[in-house]
Amino acid sequence: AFNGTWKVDRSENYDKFMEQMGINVMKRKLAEHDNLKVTIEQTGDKFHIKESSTFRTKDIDFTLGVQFDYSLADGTDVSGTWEMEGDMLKGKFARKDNNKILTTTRALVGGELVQSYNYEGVDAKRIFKKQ
Ligand code: MYR
Repeated sequence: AFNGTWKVDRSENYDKFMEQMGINVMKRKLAEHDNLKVTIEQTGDKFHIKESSTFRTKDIDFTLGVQFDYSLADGTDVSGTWEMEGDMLKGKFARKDNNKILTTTRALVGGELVQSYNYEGVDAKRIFKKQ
């Protein structure tokens, strides 16, 4: 159900979230307009993700419940897992530099893909439309 190519349409509180992550204002301004596009291919419990933005293109493979490493677009390294809970994907990732936890979810809401983020008490959302 998550399969397809999703293009970011709008964000909520994303600047505040990035600020909490320690990202400077210049990078935050660029990140607000990153044209993020995510292609999701799920086969059973395996996912292949193609990420593309003004920052980079990147391929990611993971299996539900299996820990993997990922670098955020600003270079922050994290390690964690995605799990499926009902119809929702729930991710829990620890930053390698300070061990603090970033949680994220993906859910389909009214035909849109809603990704939520939480870091140290600050919540944000990015909402994607199917291409
Ligand atoms: C994926 O499923 O797309 C790959 C794994 C994602 C892991 C964590 C995603 C958090 C992204 C937060 C971006 C915030 C930049 C400060």
